[in-house]
Amino acid sequence: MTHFNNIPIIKYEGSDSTNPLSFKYYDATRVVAGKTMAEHLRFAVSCWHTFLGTGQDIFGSAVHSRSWSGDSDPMSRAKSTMHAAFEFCQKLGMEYYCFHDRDIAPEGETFAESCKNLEEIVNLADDLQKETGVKLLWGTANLFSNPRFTHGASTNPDAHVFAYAAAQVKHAMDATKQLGGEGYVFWGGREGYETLLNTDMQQEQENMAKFFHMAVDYAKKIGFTGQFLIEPKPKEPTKHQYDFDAATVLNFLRSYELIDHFKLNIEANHATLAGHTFAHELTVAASAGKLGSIDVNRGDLLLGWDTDQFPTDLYDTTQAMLVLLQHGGIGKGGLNFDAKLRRGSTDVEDLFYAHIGGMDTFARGLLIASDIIEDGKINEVLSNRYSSYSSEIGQSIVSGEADFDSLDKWVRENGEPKMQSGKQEYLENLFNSYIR
Ligand code: XLS
Ligand code: NI
Ligand code: NI
Repeated sequence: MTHFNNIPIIKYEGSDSTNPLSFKYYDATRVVAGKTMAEHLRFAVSCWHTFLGTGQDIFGSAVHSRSWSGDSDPMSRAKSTMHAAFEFCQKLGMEYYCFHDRDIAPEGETFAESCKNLEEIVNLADDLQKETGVKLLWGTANLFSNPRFTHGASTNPDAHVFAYAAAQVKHAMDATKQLGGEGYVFWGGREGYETLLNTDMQQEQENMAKFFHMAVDYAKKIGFTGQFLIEPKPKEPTKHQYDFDAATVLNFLRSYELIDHFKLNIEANHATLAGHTFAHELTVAASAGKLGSIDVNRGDLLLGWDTDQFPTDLYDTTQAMLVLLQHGGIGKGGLNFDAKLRRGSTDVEDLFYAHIGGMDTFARGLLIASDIIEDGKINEVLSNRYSSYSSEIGQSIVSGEADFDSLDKWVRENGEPKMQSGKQEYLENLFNSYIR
């Protein structure tokens, strides 16, 4: 059975096209700044939102019904969903997909049965990957939906739950390895706390570090060479998540000697939840050489939670692509649409409009960011701004030769610094002039 019979293969038709089921900017093979668009963007679909999303919210039950989710037998449903996922990727020319273990295979009566279910579906995914050429960007484990994880997974006060989480991750890593995943993601799920009255923060964080070390050791043992990624998020579901933002996670990784084994998966909506911009979080990660992958979506200015909307803000995607181009790209990571339809968007076509819009908005952002870099005017202001560090005194600071005494002497001889404009408005106008 095919699931998207009414949807054509989505093609690039250019910005003049009025066909809503076409790309206006994403032209996979077009070369921009030395690489094809597909190589720059490495788009992925997220199984949890796109194929399992039902529009359910805290006030109401499922409203989206899909042809692949009708079967009452959970394993048959999982198989149709996997077929639908690969068909969807092929229609969109989407190269990658991402999943949680429990998105793709149902939990069984026992842990052993859950593992068996997962193995069976992973074998199917393996076949479908070979048949279609669609690849796995990353895998992960769902350590938050089942009630057993109510008080956390690796940070759970109960060692039994820690053990359960470890066993589950072991199998999710096996699955990711079998499918040739480029990476393996740890998103904090319920790793955080609700009240300090019942929380030993130090022990919880130490346990989390132990958990990651076990993952690193297990990867070595099985020869999994994909990139480990941590996805920061400040809150939701817990009031305080330990992986608050990029800077917090980098500090955690350094403190527990994990820094060499992990990079970050930055999510746009998590950045704004943390009180940062998307570009800020990308820059923090990239400046540390730790930008591993990206979950692309957006929040809503007026709502304070992880709304996971599809990215349509060109200003934002341009800034993101600017960070990427200036830091040498996304490497083996990709741009995963961790985004879901609004509850009221009930048609299957809406899934296509949503992904087309997201892919086009990033492709257009890439084109603009590449123009900005090629034109060089913004970078010229930027490098002029720091040019004094190439002067004699600047060099002595950068090289570490200068000390307080030598700088005291220099200031006595050279007097007051001259005020320099930061030219913010000029730069903002310039930035806007490239958005066409
Ligand atoms: C939730 C996270 C989640 C991760 C994968 O907010 O974004 O979807 O990306 O576990
Ligand atoms: Ni995410
Ligand atoms: Ni999220």
